Amino acid sequence: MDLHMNTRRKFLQDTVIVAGTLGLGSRMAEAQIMPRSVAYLDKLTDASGKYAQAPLAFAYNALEPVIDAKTVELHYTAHHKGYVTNANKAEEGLVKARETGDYALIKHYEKELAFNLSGHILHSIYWTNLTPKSVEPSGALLTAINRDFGSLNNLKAQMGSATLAVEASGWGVLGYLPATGKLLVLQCENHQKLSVWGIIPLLVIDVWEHAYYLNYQNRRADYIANIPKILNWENVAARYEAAVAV
Ligand code: MN3
Repeated sequence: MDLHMNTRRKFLQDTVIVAGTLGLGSRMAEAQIMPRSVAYLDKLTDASGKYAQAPLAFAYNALEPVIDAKTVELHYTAHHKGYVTNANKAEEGLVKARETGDYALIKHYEKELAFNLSGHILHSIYWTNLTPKSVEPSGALLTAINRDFGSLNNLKAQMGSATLAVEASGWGVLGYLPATGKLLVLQCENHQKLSVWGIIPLLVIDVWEHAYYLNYQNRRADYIANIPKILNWENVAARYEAAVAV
């Protein structure tokens, strides 16, 4: 597990170094790219500026028995990685289109970018929302939950129901909308549909079948019922605190 943490830390540090090589002066670049919560601003690119996955903070088997090791491994190394690869391809296609002035495939590349980059963003959050050691929410996050949902139980019931009812492949999302100062529960189809402009996702639950298929098969409800056992509410709280500071 230490190895995973160290690799993850290295990835985050490399990204900071990129900020320092942009010619802005490292202090200014860091201030612009990482205004507040360094730990919970998701890093989506590597040192070369390409989209890349941050290493997991836990071993593949760390979420058992809620999610089995093979599902986590396939999810991270095949599914999430595929979105990263295809987001890079979409950007390369757009670079070529600009260079050649040929926009015949513009709809294709724009759709590919929205789908795959959104997939990369949501998975990057999802992995940090999970932990072998779940702790219930407290502090400012709990206060906001009580204010906007009435109680933690209300939030859990709405989030669970919304996530279960996602049509086909998608996500349940708890987000914060700075424009209203409120928390919202949303459904998301695929990775990019049914969102609200400006929302900052805090907690995302993947209900694509690839997130649970080996153990749960078609039983999405069982997977959703077990997910609270591995939710990292400390991560959600840190995301909330960073979001309200925006
Ligand atoms: Mn997934």
